Amino acid sequence: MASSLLSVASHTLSLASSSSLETHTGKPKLGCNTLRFNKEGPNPFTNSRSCGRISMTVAVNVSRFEGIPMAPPDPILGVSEAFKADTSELKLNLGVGAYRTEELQPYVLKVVKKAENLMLERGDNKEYLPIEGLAAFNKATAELLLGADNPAIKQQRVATVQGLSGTGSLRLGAALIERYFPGAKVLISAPTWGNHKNIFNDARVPWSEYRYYDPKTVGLDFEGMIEDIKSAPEGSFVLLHGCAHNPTGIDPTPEQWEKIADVIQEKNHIPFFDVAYQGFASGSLDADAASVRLFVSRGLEVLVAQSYSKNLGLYAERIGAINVISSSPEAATRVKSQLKRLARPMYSNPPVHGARIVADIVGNPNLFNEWKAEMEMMAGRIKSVRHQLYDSIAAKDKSGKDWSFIVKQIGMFSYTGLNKEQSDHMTNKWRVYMTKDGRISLAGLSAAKVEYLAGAIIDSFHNVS
Ligand code: KET
Repeated sequence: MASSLLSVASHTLSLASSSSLETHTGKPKLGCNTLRFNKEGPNPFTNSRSCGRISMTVAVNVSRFEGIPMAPPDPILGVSEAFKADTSELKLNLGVGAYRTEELQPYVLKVVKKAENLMLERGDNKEYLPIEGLAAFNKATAELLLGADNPAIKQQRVATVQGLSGTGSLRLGAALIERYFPGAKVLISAPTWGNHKNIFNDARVPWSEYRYYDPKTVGLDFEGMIEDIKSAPEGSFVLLHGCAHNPTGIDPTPEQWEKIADVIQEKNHIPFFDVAYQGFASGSLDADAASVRLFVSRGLEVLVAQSYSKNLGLYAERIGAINVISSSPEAATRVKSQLKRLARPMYSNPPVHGARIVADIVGNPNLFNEWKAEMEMMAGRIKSVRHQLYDSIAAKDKSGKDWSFIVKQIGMFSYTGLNKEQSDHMTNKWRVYMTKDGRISLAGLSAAKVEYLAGAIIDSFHNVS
């Protein structure tokens, strides 16, 4: 070993060590000059001691990754990490949008367990899926989204590719935009789900915001939204939340959706729907897909990213899809071929487990009905704690503040209006973990914790500015 650490003249050998700050090799007592060089010239990552014709290399623990700065924690998933690290018994995780039972435990749907048992009984293999994913899943997911008898499906105008849940499907859509609509801008609601901007940034797709939330009315800034969509360059993409807007919980009314579709059509924009909560907002799969179906029924070309994280509780299975509804079957075929081409070098082909679960449940009328009942149960529990929270805050807070927005919002979240300092106070004093934009996940709240949370919100709102 020792002899291999000696090298002749400019041939430098290095021995890296990650366990000590500096590793001395060879015979350090020779009092040689310290030089830094190798065949290509000076190397800042090694210290070479030169003694005449002999050079010994001293590797120091200066990382090649020295220039990489520390990334900030993720604004949503980082909250779960902080929650885990807290040892307080009071702690409550209202950060990530993940359904919990009344006992605040994660929930695996009974219907999912049944589908998994069926899979085991069949002895399904683990061969690679095709790049576009499981055919039975792709069929089921497009039908669930658009309705099985949708003319777009019948006319084969829908290109569906299984994606890595909602995020991966959005990312694939973004890659398609970057490649085939160079310079086209995506309009994103202000505010929006924290990861949307990251997704388009990483795909190098330019974006700007359209007005959406009006803090004065704690409602939709519909005029602002329409104005901003109107004034965007023709042919922009407009990112829309299919239902249960995250984080605000405020959706356009059916009449407002019609007007949004009018403007998008007028301006030749392309709508890009993010459907992460189908069935979770109202409890009905059809009602929650109404916005997407409206746009498709108008003959618009539409992109839709779907996720089964929430409605089937398949968070970690990473199952979703990107659908591109085109005006011709030929265009759909070409789009699908390009989506596959984009997916292949990124992750090759998607995982099979979640795809089989979805396909088996949607394809079996009994399981499908069981799923709908469980989804209604989950959506119902969230609605129930939402009302309990409002009742408790309204009863406790004597200031006259109107808290009714809590029950007007829908979906998994409540956008409380608490600012960053107030949200920090919720965590630091009350051990209520939530995102810094004032969003709380009601899916992580139990009836037993409602009073506690109401007290924390009132204290943070009135005593922190
Ligand atoms: N879109 C929206 C609007 C959304 O809220 C999420 C997840 C996703 C897409 C993606 O989910 P996926 O698991 O990739 O299918 N939102 C929750 C979790 C997260 O941030 O990743 C959340 O907002 O808490």
